[in-house]
Amino acid sequence: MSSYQFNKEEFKQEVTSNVKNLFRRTIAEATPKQVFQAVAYAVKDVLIDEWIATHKEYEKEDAKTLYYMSMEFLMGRALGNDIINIKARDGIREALDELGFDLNVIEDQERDYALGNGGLGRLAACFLDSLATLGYPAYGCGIRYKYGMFKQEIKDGYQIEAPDDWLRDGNPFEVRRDEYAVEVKFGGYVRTECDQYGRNHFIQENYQSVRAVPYDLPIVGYGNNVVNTLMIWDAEPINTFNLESFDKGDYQTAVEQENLAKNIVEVLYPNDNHYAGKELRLKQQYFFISASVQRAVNKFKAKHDDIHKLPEKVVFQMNDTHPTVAVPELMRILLDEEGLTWEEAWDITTKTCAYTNHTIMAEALEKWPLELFSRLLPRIYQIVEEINRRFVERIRQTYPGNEEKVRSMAIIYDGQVKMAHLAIAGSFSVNGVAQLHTEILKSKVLKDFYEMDPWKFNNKTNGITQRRFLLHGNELLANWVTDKIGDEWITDLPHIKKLALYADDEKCQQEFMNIKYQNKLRLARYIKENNGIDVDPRSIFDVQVKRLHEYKRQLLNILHVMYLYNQLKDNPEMDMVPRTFIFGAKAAAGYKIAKLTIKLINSVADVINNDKSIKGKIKVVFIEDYRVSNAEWIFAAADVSEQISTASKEASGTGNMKFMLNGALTLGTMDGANVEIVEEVGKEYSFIFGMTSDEVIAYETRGGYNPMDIFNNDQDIRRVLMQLINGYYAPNNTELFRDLYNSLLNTLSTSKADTYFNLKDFRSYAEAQKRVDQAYRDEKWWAKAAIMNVACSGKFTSDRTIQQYVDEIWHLDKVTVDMDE
Ligand code: F58
Repeated sequence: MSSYQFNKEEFKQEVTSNVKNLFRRTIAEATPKQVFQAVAYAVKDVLIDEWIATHKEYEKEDAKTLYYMSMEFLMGRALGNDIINIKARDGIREALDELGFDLNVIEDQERDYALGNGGLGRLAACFLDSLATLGYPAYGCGIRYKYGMFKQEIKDGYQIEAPDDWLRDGNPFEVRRDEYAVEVKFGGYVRTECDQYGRNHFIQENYQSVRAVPYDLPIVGYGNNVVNTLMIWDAEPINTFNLESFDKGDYQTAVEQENLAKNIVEVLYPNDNHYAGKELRLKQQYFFISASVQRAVNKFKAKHDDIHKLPEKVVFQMNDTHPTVAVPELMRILLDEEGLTWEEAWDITTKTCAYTNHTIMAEALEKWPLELFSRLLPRIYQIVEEINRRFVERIRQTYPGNEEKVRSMAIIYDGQVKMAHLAIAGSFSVNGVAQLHTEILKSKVLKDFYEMDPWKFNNKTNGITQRRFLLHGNELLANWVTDKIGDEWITDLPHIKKLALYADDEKCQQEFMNIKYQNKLRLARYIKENNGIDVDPRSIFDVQVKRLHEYKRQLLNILHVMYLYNQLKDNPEMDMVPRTFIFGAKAAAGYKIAKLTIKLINSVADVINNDKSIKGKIKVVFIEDYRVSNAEWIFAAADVSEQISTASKEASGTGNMKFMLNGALTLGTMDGANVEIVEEVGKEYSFIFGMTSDEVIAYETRGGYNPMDIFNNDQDIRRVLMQLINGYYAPNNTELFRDLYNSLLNTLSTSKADTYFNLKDFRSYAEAQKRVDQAYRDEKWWAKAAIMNVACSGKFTSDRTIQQYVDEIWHLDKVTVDMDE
């Protein structure tokens, strides 16, 4: 297969002429930002031919196509990744050098595409990378939010949210596809008309609608000429200022439609693992799903006459329940527009839709009030009612006389539409995202559904793309690995196992530790520039970066830092390896306890970092605005990966895998994919602590535990807790951290105290931390353990995950794209 041949002189010329045409400047006068734009357009020029060729090939092969439907795609930056995948990074770096620019600086001009919150959105982005690299026909379907995830600023230790106007300078990579615009209808009512054959027709009237316009973004496969598409939908008013309505006195409707269009795509909801139940959110869901399903069906019909064959050519994967209206929307199209019977339509729908679950936490499960759902989506609601009626009938047939089953499984119950139940009923596949998580789904959370349809349930352990998180994020280590074992790992990560041969080799250990040191220096410079804090690159970099949530237990981490600091204060000569505790996390804007935790981390940092008496043995750093682009540097620099969620709560985790790939050792609970990480690398090269998920669940069924027992009996813990309310870290406001104290020790109600078992796991955590300190002193052992982590990370590539989805759920065929034809 011939692939793109980079031509340096042509590239330089194109960049120079882009600068001229876009900005009326010579290359010598151009700012780095302008050069970024010029380079991006030059790269797009290369991609576009492959993009066209890829879709020609899909057409020719009439390939079955995946539509990966997701409210979120947390893409990060495109340029650096794309030039790696077209194998032009070195060439472009040289070209830019010769033009007087540094590639790193140019890459740094691009804004992150922050169209996602956290793990779920980033998973979708990794999946797109793997789909393109493996050569599978796939679209990502999402929303072109005007404002992505907010930018986080830390002022006086508090999180401040600033809007992320990511499209301000335009996006050079996107292509607006006006020709594929479709209409999406909301509200109004449904009129039923009976035709001469006695068939009912359902006509939505008096509705408001918007025009959905897709923007395509290229998703570049690694070295294979494949360019797939992420299509994100923008909303526009159907007719901008409709004079006709104006004349009819329908001014109000015209204004409302204009506002609807503006509001729908305005902003990404910044909640992680929490469901907010906002009307606008349901509008967003139906908006992008209706548009995507219409587009998929139209595309199918352009080539095929028999709609019954849809499942042979199309599969919809629903990333959590947010896209679940795809089930009734596809039913609507098949019933109302294609004229199929219910049975035919249901058969097609349930062979086309599949659902991935990402959480067992009750507060994250979507339930829409009937009033809202039926008002906003009247025809869709009728269909959901009928789905529910038939589903309940089936439950009653399967379990005669057992109304408890109806209560727990019905789609409509208690005045609510339960989206997970709808997703399961409408799908041929339901998967969890790590072994432990899937087992908990089958045995607890979705037990009844599993018992009725066990064949639907399966596990797909998450993965990450090594192309972004090693090849791009950690060039030094990537080159070292390639040097040792060749470059097959780039597209076949299990090959990295060969590194194990070098784990005992002292020279290799030194090389490895030296690379880690270089990466720590790079991060230390970033921290100095952004936080003004000096950190010692020889200290242990102990990192917890992820969304801020109580179940992820950043609080446990900082409580332990407080405890360690107390020990040092009591005994300044205490023998410990200097440690830098690094945090990075955004809290949902309305999540008070989470925001207060950020404040606590920063307050503790202020006290400890400025206390000369401890001789810099502990430093605490909160990295502002944690996002994909700075994450790549952080993973590269980490020694210790904090994965300390309350067992059973973290469905999988994916940060854990990125750290492992970069040679950090996991300090974690037996939760989510940590279990499988430990299975691969061995307990001896990880630091495992805490209650098991069975223990946690057992306590929960008994209504929790009483943290007061611990408070009363453990002096060290009591001292730390008292420091939350005696002004130790907030001299001017002793009440500042009262809510955190209460969340751990609510004396009024034990059932609400320490629901995430921070105190219960504290001792075991502190003891594991001690083991980290001891282990780090043996540099050879540490180097070996770190290399073993890299070597054993093969399972956690998203290439493996995607191949399993393809083999067991999607059944797609690989396509090859040859640029010679
Ligand atoms: C995450 N979920 C899981 N949800 O928490 C994590 O364990 C898993 O590794 C990851 O999915 C990928 O499977 C998650 O990120 C969200 O952010 C939702 C956003 C929309 C509102 C509800 C939460």
